[in-house]
Amino acid sequence: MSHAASSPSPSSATVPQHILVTGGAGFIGANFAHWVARNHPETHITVLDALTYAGKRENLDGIFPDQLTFVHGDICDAALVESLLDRTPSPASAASPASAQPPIDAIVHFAAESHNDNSILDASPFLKTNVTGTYVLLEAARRHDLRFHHISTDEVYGDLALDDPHKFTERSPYNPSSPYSASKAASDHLVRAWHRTYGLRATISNCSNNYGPYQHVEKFIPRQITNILAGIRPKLYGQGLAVRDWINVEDHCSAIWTILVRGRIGETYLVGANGEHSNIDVLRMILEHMGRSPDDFDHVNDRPGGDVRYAIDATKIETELGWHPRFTDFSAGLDRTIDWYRTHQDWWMPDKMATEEKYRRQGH
Ligand code: NAD
Ligand code: TDX
Repeated sequence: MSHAASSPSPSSATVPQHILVTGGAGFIGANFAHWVARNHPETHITVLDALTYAGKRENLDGIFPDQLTFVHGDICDAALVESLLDRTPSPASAASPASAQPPIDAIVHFAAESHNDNSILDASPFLKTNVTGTYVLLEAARRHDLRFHHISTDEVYGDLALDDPHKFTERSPYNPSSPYSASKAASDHLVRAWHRTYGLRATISNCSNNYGPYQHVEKFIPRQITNILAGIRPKLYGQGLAVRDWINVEDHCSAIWTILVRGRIGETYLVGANGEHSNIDVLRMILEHMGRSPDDFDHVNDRPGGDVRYAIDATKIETELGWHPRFTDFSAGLDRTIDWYRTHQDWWMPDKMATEEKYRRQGH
């Protein structure tokens, strides 16, 4: 995004008064809402979430109700989005407690269809939410001249060979592999275009694989932990040699806030925590932490077109914005995550059997 309509300049380091968090009932969005509630009680949070299979309203339980407004709705619904951003006070809203909130001054955009395997079965919701939904939000942000932060993924860069000495940087070429990552790449390009063409005050972050509480049981780490807890053997795609660069979701949340408040407008920042591990190593760590034998799992079909390796060079956000990950002890983070799933069976159990049945039909 370096060729801006106006040259890139530091965004003011003012804390937003009221953020619209799209997808805030999902894994990272909910962790981010909790993070903001803990660290910035002065910022009001409006969550807009369609509550798809991946979102749960109760993920936001515990946030002080005065700091949170929850709106159940679709980011593709332009009229609904406009109604949330419209600053004209109506007689009805003037009398309601909600009108005590300052107007929304920033959008933090998490909402997406996020799972690669689902995108291989049916790409259509990915195009709708990730591409059209992002377009709807960009247009709304443009009309109201709002700060816009777009949450994206390192998968837009494709993959690296296992022995490649390089990592992804902000200058890596786009080369997405799956319908999911192609739709995220498309959304990144839309954000860049809205910045360059219309001067939208936008930033993008591309982060590596997150782990932590509230992650859906379809994803690798929660699937293996909950399989063991439910008496199902863990499932490893292929030989498990693919490498992911793991980051604790808390560190991703602090990076997003840092960019939102201090990031240079028009810039992209890669976010990662030097957490490269092969899938088989992660699975063996989970088995060991849960007292199982290291071979107590099944090999299943690999993902068609599956990416081999992701690795993030986070030098830019570290040197330019002074952000550093804090939760870099992966083994300790995995232990805390195992504990969370152990103590939150009511949270994940309702989704477990349907998820496993879907995987069984895919040969996973
Ligand atoms: P998730 O699937 O857990 O949550 C997505 C949330 O978006 C859900 O609450 C869902 O209900 C909501 N949603 C989906 N479609 C919607 C729509 N049309 N309107 C409103 N809400 C809708 O996803 P996640 O893992 O929390 O990922 C959040 C964002 O972070 C995504 O943009 C993803 O691409 C990005 N990301 C994820 C990772 C990761 O490791 N999970 C890594 C890098 C980037
Ligand atoms: O049961 C499994 N066994 C297995 O070996 C599952 C579900 C996955 N895998 C493998 C496939 C991948 O190599 O584990 C790796 C991680 O898989 P996912 O958890 O599906 O994550 P990934 O495809 O890497 O994408 C994730 O990180 C980037 C998120 O889901 C994306 O939203 C994010 O953009």
